[in-house]
Amino acid sequence: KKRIVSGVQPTGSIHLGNYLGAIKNWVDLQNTYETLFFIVDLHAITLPYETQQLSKATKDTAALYLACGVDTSKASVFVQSHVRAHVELMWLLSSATPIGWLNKMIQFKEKSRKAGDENVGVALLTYPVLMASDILLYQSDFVPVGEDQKQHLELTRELANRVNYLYGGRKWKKLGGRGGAIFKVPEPLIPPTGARVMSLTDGLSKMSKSAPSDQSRINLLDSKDVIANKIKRCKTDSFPGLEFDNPERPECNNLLSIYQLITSKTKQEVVEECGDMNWGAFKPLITDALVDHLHPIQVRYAEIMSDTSYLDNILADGATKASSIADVTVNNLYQAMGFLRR
Ligand code: AQP
Repeated sequence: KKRIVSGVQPTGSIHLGNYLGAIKNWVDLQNTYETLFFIVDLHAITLPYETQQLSKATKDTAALYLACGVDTSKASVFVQSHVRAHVELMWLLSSATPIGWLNKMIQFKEKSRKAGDENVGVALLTYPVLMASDILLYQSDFVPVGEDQKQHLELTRELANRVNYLYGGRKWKKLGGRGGAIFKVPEPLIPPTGARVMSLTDGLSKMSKSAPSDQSRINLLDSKDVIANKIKRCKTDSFPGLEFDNPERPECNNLLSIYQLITSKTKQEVVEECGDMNWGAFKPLITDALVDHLHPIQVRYAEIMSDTSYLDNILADGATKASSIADVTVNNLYQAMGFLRR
């Protein structure tokens, strides 16, 4: 089976964007691929954060993976920091990463501009090297990526080729390495269209954990009343009817797309059902659909959280399985780079 890795940062509440753009797709992917899904807690410290909240957010995120349908009989679920090889490989990779490559990263430029000089640590710059290590450690074939992560995946591919060139090849074979390459060069797996969920208060920015206003997102654990209130107050427009893909109506396109995705209807079915509606009729419809869709997830989440050792055991198992793959990769690279063997 081809292998896929992916993860979400425990930086806040998991929202509909994380779900529709990532976690919901994983539930399908785990049937076809060998999958490893982790909670990327080491990435969550690249910007100032609350130490008291990190472990709770990490557990919540793991529980939500399972509540959304990630099945540990098929997928490995673990916490990134529990597998030490992530950080170890990152250091080795850092030595082969030209600073110029990192300086070009758009996300670094944007995030550092927003955070202000004092809050920009070295880790914000080297974040893509950790992401590369997350992927290359497991010799992944595919990585599901949204638009915003494409550049980082491209860097991962270039880095894999560079390390294969610098330390792989004939020299590596002489040292006893298998074949030529140290790393498999991963391919992007682009999710189906419509998976980019936008903010409820601005249809042109993406729904995000770090947006200051909670009104801008639907969190997977929001209660019925909170969801109803957020939909009631979300940004709309004064055009007649409802339609997809009108550039002048980003909010309308976003809400219809969300409705389509959570009801598993086709675009055509949604157009037929909602095309002639006004906001007053559509808002209760999407509210009910969201509440119905999220309710079973919330019930399962509560069950999982009521037995903490259950989750701890799953995460421990996941880390053991992941480490057994990751350690081979790191040890191979140590060897190829000429380190003295233990
Ligand atoms: N709005 C979104 N629409 C579709 N997919 C989304 N993802 C995030 N937001 C949307 C996908 O969720 C996965 C995990 O993302 P992440 O935790 O690594 O952080 P992010 O992409 O930066 O997402 P956030 O929630 O917006 O976090 P902050 O605010 O901390 O930056 C990824 O697969 C991502 O594509």
